[in-house]
This record gives sequence, structure tokens and C-alpha cells, in this order.
Amino acid sequence: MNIKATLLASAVALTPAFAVAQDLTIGFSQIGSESGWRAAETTVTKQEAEKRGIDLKFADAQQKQENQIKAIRSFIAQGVDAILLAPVVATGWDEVLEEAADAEIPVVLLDRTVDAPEDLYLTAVTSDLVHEGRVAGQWLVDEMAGEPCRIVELQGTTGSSPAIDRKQGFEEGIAGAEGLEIVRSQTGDFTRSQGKVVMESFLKAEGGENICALYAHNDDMAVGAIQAIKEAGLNPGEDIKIVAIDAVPDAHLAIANGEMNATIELTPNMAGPALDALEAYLADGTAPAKWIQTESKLFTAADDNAAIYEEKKNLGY
Ligand code: GZL
Repeated sequence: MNIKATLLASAVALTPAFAVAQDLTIGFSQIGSESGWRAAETTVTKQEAEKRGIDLKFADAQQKQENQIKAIRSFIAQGVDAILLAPVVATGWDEVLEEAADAEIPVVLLDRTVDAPEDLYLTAVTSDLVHEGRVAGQWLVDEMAGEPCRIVELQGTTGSSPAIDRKQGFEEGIAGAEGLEIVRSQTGDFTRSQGKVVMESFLKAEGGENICALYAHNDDMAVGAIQAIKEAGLNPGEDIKIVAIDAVPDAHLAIANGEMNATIELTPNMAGPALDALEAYLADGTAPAKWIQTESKLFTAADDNAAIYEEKKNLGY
């Protein structure tokens, strides 16, 4: 534990817990702003830190791992009390996480996981990404009710834990359904623009009339794909069924308009549970579970998506 944290820990016996938060400086290495969900996570993280009187040092990596590693090293040099990391990809973190451990600065992972020894991070606050894929697959199985379906898939960022896990989960979800087949699968890097470009290539390669459904690893790629489907003269949500993940406002709007069929909610508030765990750990060494799991909820046309859109549209997406 670094000197400042040690002083804080020793002082904690004489000071109410809230005072510990008043003194905390936390570095946040954020991936970027590739999607509406990511923007909301950044907004909420800043709000959660402010609520706690935490001095948050924010670094936007523009979706580059080397920028995240640089930011973490800068946080270590500044002697922050803790680091939040949303890791853009799953591998390549061991060395810099070891440097943080050597400096006795706890690291909490947000919304994605890393392929590194668990003792190199305090906890990971994420959804069950495999489960999200399974829910999407099961929704399509139920929707098709035994009919065959040629599926195209827009994957998330190559090498990221959501892209790996959501792909695995969806394949598990459709495994038992005769005739459901993924015929094209390619990364759209979680962005609307790439989602549109890759969907255009799928439509050109397969012929829109031969595509039954799109599974996108996030809503932003689905929204981009909807534009491509319309420009191809087809009706998204009808000619091509669309299921995705995040439940951002524009997904609820698309479902309300009949242009999309289902989305699975991912809370943008990973920072609340993360900061609670960090405060407890820095106050008296309370070690959290290695995984703090957030809930996933399926939304379909059966829900009041117009009302949900109105509720969510001002939440920082
Ligand atoms: C998933 C998160 C993903 C979101 C995307 O936990 O990492 O990253 O689903 C975002 O919108 O790009």
C-alpha cells in the first residue's frame, strides 16, 4: 500500500469512513467513446466519483491499448490511490498491472476482463457477457419457432472480452436449433460507422433476401446496420430481424419504431460498485469478490420502449 494510502488507513480509526473518500485520487483509463454506452459509462463514472468527493483523473485512450498502458504508468507516477481500467482488449496487461501492484495501487476492471492473474487486480465489475450472448441466441430461437434462419453477426472489437464471450454465448444459445446458422461474422469494432459498412458488405455478399437475422454485439453497430438495410430497400426488424446488446436509448427507439426487435440491457453504472469496493478496501483492507456481476435484462417490442427511450435519453449516452 503506498504511503498516502497507509496514512489514510492508519487515520481511518479516528475518522468517519466518508472522510477517506474525500482524500482519494483515482485514475480512470477509459477505452474511448466508440459507442453511446461507453459515453454513458464515462458520464456516470464522473458522477459517481463526484458524489463521493473523489478526485478522478480521466484518460481517454482513443481505443488504443498503448494509450491505456501509458495512462496507467502516469497514474502510478502521480501516486494515485487506485486505478479504474476498462481494458480495450483482454491480453497484454500483465507487465503494467505488475507495476501497479509493485506500487501497491489497487486496480479495478470495468465492463471488460483481462487474461491476467487475478491477483493483479482487486475486482472486475462486469456483466455476464457469455450469458448476454445466450439470451440473444435464445430470443432468436424462440422468435423463429422452428423455422430456419441465416444469421449475420457483427462482432465487437477483436480480442476484447465482450467480443469473445458474446460470440461464444450466442453460439451456445442457438446450438440446439436446427436451421439457425451464422453465415457471415465480422468485427464492426462496436461503432455505428463500422456496423453500417460491414452490414453493407454482408448484404452485397449474401443478398438481402437471403439474410434472416442480424446479431450485433452492441446496439451502436445494430443502429449503423439498420441504415444499411434501409438503403438496400429492405425493412429492418421485419425483412431482417435484429437483436443486440446495451439497451441504449436509440435501440429502444428503433424497437418502438419496429426497426429492431430486441436488446439486452447493460448498466452504464459499473463505477458505483467499483468505487464502493475501493473505498472499503482502502479504508480497512476489506477485499471484494474477484467478480462483481451486474444484471442483464432482455427488452423486446412487448416493452414500452417509447417510454424507456424518454427515460434514458438524458442519461449521458
Ligand atoms: C461491454 C462493453 C462494450 C459495450 C459496447 O461490457 O465493454 O463496450 O457493449 C462498448 O457498447 O463498446
